Amino acid sequence: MADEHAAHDGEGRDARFADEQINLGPGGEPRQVADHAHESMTTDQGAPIADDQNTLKAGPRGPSLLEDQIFREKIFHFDHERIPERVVHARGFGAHGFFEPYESLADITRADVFQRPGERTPAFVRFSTVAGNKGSGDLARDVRGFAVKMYTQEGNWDLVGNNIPVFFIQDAIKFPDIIHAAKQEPDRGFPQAQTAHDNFWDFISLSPESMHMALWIMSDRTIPRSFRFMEGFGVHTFRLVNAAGEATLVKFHWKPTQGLQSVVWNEAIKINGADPDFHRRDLWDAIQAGNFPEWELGLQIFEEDFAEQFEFDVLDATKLIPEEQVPVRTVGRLVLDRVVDNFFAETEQVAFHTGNLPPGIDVSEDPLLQGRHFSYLDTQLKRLGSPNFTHIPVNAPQCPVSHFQQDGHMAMRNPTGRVNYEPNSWDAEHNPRQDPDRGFVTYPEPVQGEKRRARSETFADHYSQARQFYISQTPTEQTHIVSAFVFELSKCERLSIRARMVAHLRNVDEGLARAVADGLGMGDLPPAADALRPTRDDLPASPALSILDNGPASFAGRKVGVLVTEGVDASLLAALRHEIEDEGAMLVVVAPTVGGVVDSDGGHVGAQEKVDGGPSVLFDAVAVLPGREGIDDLAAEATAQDFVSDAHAHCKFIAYTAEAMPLFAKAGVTDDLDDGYIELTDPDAVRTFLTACRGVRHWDRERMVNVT
Ligand code: HDE
Repeated sequence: MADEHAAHDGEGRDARFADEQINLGPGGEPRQVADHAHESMTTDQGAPIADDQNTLKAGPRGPSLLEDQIFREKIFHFDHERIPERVVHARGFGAHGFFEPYESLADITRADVFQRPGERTPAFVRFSTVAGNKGSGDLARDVRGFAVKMYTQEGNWDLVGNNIPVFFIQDAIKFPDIIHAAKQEPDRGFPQAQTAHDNFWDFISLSPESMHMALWIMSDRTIPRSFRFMEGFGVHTFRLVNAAGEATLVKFHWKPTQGLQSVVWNEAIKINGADPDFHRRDLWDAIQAGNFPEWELGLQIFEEDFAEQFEFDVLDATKLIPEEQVPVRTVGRLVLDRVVDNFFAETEQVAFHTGNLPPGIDVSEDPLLQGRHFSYLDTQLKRLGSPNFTHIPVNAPQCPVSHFQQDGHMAMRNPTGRVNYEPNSWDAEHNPRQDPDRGFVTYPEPVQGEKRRARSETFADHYSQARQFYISQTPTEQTHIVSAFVFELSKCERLSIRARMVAHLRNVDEGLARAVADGLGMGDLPPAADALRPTRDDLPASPALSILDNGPASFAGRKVGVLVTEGVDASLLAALRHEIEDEGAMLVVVAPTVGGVVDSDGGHVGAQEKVDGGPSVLFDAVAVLPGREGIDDLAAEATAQDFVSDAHAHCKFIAYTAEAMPLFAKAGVTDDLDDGYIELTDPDAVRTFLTACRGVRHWDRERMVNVT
């Protein structure tokens, strides 16, 4: 007790512990004094705490005392801080916003969210990778989750989608297998957050139904530039049901108004090292800067008769419906305009479920979706530990909730009164009844058949859409797909797995199979895999499936890294800043020290990054504007050379001044100053640079640099 009081009355009363000075106690520990500038720290029970630096001991050098209820409570809470991470989609990042319909869709759905044009429904979105653990890097080659929760006036609607419109498997019973195969191998606990290993490709190569998805995951879709530049898809066929009970079939799409953009693989690997939080930081920064990301909700609406004559089964989640066959009708927009207040409370505790459906939206019989319906509730109980997870604010509906469910761990919404069952004859304040008029009515799809474990024969074509996807890519994108297969399969130690994959690729496209085999140094091609259905080569290319054909209209929302040294041309830098900001993009100054530099006019230029902390992989385009004074030191710096050689290899647009040439020489790019290099000779050239940047990358260079 004596020691506790000593701490409380300690020296240095006027020091402000939190901001300015550290006031030391007798053992050299930081000490705090009561200054009334801050609220008092308390225990979880509300008792004020006098000393948060020292445990209770029998004398300053004596053993700690069991009696210390303050320490016990603090450590107890700390020990239980973690909840189980998601078994899939563990690494994610969420933000708040709203959904706003453009028009009333009352003719096709009674869902409240689609009734009144312009009315905003609050939304929460969580983006994620699938395979990596919670602490893994953002730039893993992986599918991205795109889960949207809309707090509608008739209950929460969760559209738990991905950034790829198809999936690996057709039946939910295979989900544990694909996920086990993709995640770290069980004996060694690695590799994590990557599919470049034997188990994954062993499973895929033994699962022909995965071939369409295999093409998608080897495309640049799995290395998005950021969440803001990717599409989202509901994947499955759903139903919309109107007030008359009539249903239409629907597939959901999210289209980013920022346009599509991905990085290249070599860049992704380096971003993971330079900034493993690249995607979360990007979303956080964009929202904090008021540059709110936006997606349009698109519907592919079709009737049963289309489903009947379509080449594939609309219940098969390994197939998509080309937009050229059923156009996407944009019906509203989703805007993310608020970051979370607390990552754990919101992003970690948010609980999505395909079964969170308001009246007017219903499922189809897709066997993958049906399995998901079971899984999500189960997983919430495991993770959040109580059926009362809807009492947590991020999961709580923002409309009236009234039922007779009660009690359980951590119950926060506890009704008052005597009645807790139905039917009852009490005249009570809380006494809800079922509501046949407003309530959710399952669409009465007629169903019949034998009870069997079976796969429909209409699911049997595994290669035709894989081929259609491949031929829909630009040559640059096709090259990236080849390189990705070569990279991943090169990591497989078992040769038979590589061969089995190439055998499948022969059913997709012979040229693809040959190129991958060459990349693997394979020699003769293995025979093509047995196929239940021959690959159709009459399906036309679908330009909607290409990223590069759907790139941005402007450079808005992108970042330009500007490498400067002492003596940087002040007016040129000002002109560049002006044009970049005019375009809606952001300029980041990278300098030899983060203290910044002095420009040609003697002014101070602040820097956001030191050269080694701001490599060019973090930017969409770069400018190299050294002054005469600083260039020699800069040219000698390996990280500055990497800045240039990486920007070159990743086909970025590079603005420069003549002073940059010694650095370019050291970086080995002087012989290749192609059209992607723009010398800033005057302000007009600055505009030319920004206009070029709208193309995002100078892909023509890729043939020369051969880094994909
Ligand atoms: Fe999920 N999935 N999934 N999934 N899924 C989960 O739920 C599951 C599937 C998707 O940001 C889990 O809360 C099964 C397809 C997203 O919190 C779990 C099957 C698609 C997220 C689960 C699938 C998804 C999840 C793990 C096959 C795209 C993250 C933690 C039948 C349309 C949501 C959790 C978030 C999360 C099960 C397949 C998307 C275990 C059984 C297909 C975006 O319940």
